Amino acid sequence: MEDLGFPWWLRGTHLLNIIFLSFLIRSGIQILASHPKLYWNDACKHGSEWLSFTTKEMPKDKLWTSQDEEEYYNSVVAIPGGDSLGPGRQWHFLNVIGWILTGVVYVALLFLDWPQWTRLVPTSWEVIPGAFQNFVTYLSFQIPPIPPGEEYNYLQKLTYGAVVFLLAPFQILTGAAMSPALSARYPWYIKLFGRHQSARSLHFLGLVAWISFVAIHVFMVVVHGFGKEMAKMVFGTEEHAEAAIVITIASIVALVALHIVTTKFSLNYPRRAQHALLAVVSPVRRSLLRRVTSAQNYDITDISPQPRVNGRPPAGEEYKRMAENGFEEYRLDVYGLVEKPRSFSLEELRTFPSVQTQRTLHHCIQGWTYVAEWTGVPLHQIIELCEPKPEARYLVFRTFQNVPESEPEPKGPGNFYGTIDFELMNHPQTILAYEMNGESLPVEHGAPIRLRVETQLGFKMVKWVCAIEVVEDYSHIGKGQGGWREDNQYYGTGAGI
Ligand SMILES: Nc1nc2c(c(=O)[nH]1)N[C@H]1C(S)=C(S)[C@@H](COP(=O)(O)O)O[C@H]1N2
Ligand SMILES: [Mo]
Repeated sequence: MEDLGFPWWLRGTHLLNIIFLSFLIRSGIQILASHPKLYWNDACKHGSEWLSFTTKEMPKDKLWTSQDEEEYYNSVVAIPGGDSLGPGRQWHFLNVIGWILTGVVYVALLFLDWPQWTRLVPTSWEVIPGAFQNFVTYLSFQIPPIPPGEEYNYLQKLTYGAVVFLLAPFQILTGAAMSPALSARYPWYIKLFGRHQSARSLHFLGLVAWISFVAIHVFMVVVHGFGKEMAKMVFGTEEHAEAAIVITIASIVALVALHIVTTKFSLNYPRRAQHALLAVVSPVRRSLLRRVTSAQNYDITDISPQPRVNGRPPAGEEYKRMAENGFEEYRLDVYGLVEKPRSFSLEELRTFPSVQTQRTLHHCIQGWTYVAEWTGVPLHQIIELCEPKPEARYLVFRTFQNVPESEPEPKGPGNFYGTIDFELMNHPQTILAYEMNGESLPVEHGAPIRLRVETQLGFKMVKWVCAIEVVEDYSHIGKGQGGWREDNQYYGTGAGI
């Protein structure tokens, strides 16, 4: 049989894979840090986690929020490190795109460059006892032989095959299952993995599998003979081992330098990094999820007890007084690019001709979830009453919550706000909710009115809404990024993943 060797495309994609995987691992750790707890249940009740990477205790006697549970990891393990969930996610998605494209090219060539696929796919049952035999050989501190016509011994073949054809797709599928837009549109999909939190836990176990594979793989390369093995990956043959070692070391130095430069850039110029990363990530996300609308209807028995809170209620006098009077003086003002600006009382909203109730899964960007029932008015009906002008494109949700006034450790100035475009406004499950689980919206969850946009992450669902401004463009509002968290925490404004 002809030697399969180490063709150029295999060596090239292997190099790209190292770059993308190293960024995926660090950015994955960054994302985990923002909610360092793992669950098998979607309610994520405090204390029900099966694994936790934090020792922080939450106070028993006063309101705490999911932001208080966050951990800040060092830039050595996380990119970019510290309090950088937004950028960490953008690094993750950028590298997901590169890594998947690399994988597609690799697998395509594995089959196009016939019969290269046989290097990974076993063609006889003999491989299984053979792999076991190889394992025993390794345990006796010897290197198993490579069978004729093969590039790897049987254990290597099975391991590499499993990494390429099982672990990589598993990581992609469990990752996709965490998208709020996908799970809103196809609730059956996340059930394949149990539910959202089991997909998240499995994605984490996949990370552990990757790190273990990389560690063992590198160790075995050294055991097999570093120079000889690296020569295969650099030159495609076993010759020129010394030159291969020099090139490998130089490449490792270059990879470390790339990590340092990108990390520093991301920390020092967060706004530029946000724009640069999103310039790649957003068009891909949009093209995949643009038309996705929510069709969720969880069962009443799925409703989560004690859902988490993020964001503390407004601390201003005006709001407190209103809350004490059952929001009798509350007005929702709709203004801006509309023919008929309006002001609605809570009573008017509650007695609006159309009422909508939906039981949905709330996804916080940090990673926790809960199921709740929301009742309210379809948003587009309110806006249509006000007759938006033709140039109107976005809705800006203004709130009573002055962040530095209500948060002990505010991450930015001014009042919380958020924007959505008209497309999201028109989605069937986009409502202004005034009830949660059959009762008036509690103060911590946004009383008297909050937005629900069920294909999006939680941070888009503005609580304590006092007004809706209809605009053509949001660049003059706040810091111009489309929302308070986008402005101050560098989140992307599209939140379907
Ligand atoms: N006004 C305001 N709305 C907000 C926030 C906030 O801090 N202030 N946090 C958002 C985030 S990040 C999430 S996850 C949800 C949390 O909703 P809940 O507290 O009702 O669970 O509210 C969103 N709406
Ligand atoms: Mo959130």
